[in-house]
Order: sequence, then structure tokens, then C-alpha cells
Amino acid sequence: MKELVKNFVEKIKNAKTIAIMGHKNPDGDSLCSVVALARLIELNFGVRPVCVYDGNVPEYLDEMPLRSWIKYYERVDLSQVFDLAIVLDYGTPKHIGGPQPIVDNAKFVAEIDHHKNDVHVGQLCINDDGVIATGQVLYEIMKTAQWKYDIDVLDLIAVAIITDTGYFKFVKSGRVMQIMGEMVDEGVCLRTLFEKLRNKPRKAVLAEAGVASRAEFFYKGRLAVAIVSHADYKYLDGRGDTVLNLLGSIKGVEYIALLKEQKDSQIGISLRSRGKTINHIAEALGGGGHDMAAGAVVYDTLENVKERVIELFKGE
Ligand SMILES: [Mn+2]
Repeated sequence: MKELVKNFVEKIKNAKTIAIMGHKNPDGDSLCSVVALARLIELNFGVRPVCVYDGNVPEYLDEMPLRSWIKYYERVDLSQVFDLAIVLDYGTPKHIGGPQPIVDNAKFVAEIDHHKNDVHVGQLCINDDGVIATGQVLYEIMKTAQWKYDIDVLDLIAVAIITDTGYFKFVKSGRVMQIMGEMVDEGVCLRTLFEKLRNKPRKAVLAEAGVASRAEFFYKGRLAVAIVSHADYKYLDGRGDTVLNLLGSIKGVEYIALLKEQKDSQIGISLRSRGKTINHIAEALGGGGHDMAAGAVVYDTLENVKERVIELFKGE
């Protein structure tokens, strides 16, 4: 780690122009890690990096500090050659989406991630698939490099960890709680952050409640399957966490599958487990993710995808 961080610091020092991006349709970890790193670079190296994203930023992230720093990729000159591009929290190169030309053109590419990456995009990789959030990797880098930071940086890293741990549900190591403890001691207010995250549009919450109320149950109630029709999809904010949480709070439900009709014959699937790993099911659908939270996109009709998902849970 020390050696990697040293090299990373060297690269930042020598860069006059820097771009930072996360994965398409940023979640809390992706967006907050990008902006936190940009702020750290500004504080410590005097350069304000360009932050870019593709897809939609869920509205619950609207109140995050420095939210306006991250720009939709079409508003950024993609032909610009950056001295350094930093790709965070991406998992696989296809998740980079629109900002890809920045990565292709950059003089040097670094990556920071906590996914099991199949193909690396960076010449310098600070990856740790043993930690729960990219925000956690960033915290360790910040401490190792002895960078200056401010409360915005800490709030952003805290939200990255809060969202990727599902509000601490998926925490697997004491270190992440230790980090949270250190940040709380330095001024992070969890209650304020939780309130800031409760910021969904009314239509999104009501649409999600409707979707949850129409869920179907299989295998003696152990699998819950809910469907977001194309008509409802435009109201969805983020991944449909309200549905996943509601169904996951039902006694006896072990697995939750949320099928989202993004387009005709393009179905986004979010899978959650309350115990056993489900990564292999997401992989069987051509996707991936984490042990208890994974997903995929399948190009087929809703009916076919639903049947396939139910079939895959047979014997689980
Ligand atoms: Mn993440």
C-alpha cells in the first residue's frame, strides 16, 4: 500500500490536469468517492480536478457536499488530453460509459476500487476487494499519504461507506467501524447525513411502494420478486432500495429480486440476500457485484427474465 500510495502521489504532483470518474449511474460510494478525492487533490496539490459521470445521479444524493463539482460527461470536453485520469469504484470497464474517451486519451490512468476487477483500466491500481467501499480505500490512502482534509471530505467518505454498507448492514471488518469512529470524533454527524440522504422525490417513493405491494413470492415465501414496469421506471430514484428494503423486512424472505424494465427487452436486475451469497446468480445472468447485493442487465423480455431468475433460485 505504502509504495502504491507513494507512486500515486507522484503522479498527482506531476499532473497539471486531472479527471476523476466513477461508474455509470453513480451510487453514494461512486459519487462521493469521486468528489472527495477531487477535494483532497485541491487541498493538497492546488489543482481542481474535473469530475465526470454518465447516467443519472439519484436525487437522494442532491444534498451531498460539493455535489455541483461532478458534471454530466456531455458537458465536458472529452477530447481534452488529461495528464492523469483516475477511475474509481468501476468494477468492469464497461461501467465507465460516456467518460471512456478521457481514459483512452489520458497520459496516465490510475484506478482505485474495491470490486473484483476482471480487466484493469489503470497503469496504477490501488484496489482492495476485501473492503466494503471505495470510500474506505480512499480514507486509507488519505491517511497513508498524510493529506490535509476537511469536513466535506469526511462527510463524503462517510456517505460512501454508509451507502455501500447498506447503512452498516454489510460491514465485515472492524476497521470500517473504526474509520467511522475516527470521522465522528472529527465532526461527522451521522444524524445529519442520514437526514440528507432521505431526499427522494415523492413520486419515486410512491412508485416504489406500489411496486413492493405487487411483489410475488416463491419457494415457500423465501424469494420475493418485484417488477418495475417501464412506466414506473422513470420515477425510480437509484436502484429501488425502498422496494428491496421493504421486501427484505418480511419474515421468511431470504432473497429479493427486483426486475426493472429499463427499455423494451432490457431488464435491469437487482438481487439482495439476507444470508447466503448470491453473486453466482448475478454472474449466471451475466452480471456481478457483492456477496449479498448483486445485479445484472439482461436483454430479453420481462416474462423470460422473470422465469429465468426464479429458475436460478431453485435449490437455493
Ligand atoms: Mn462501491
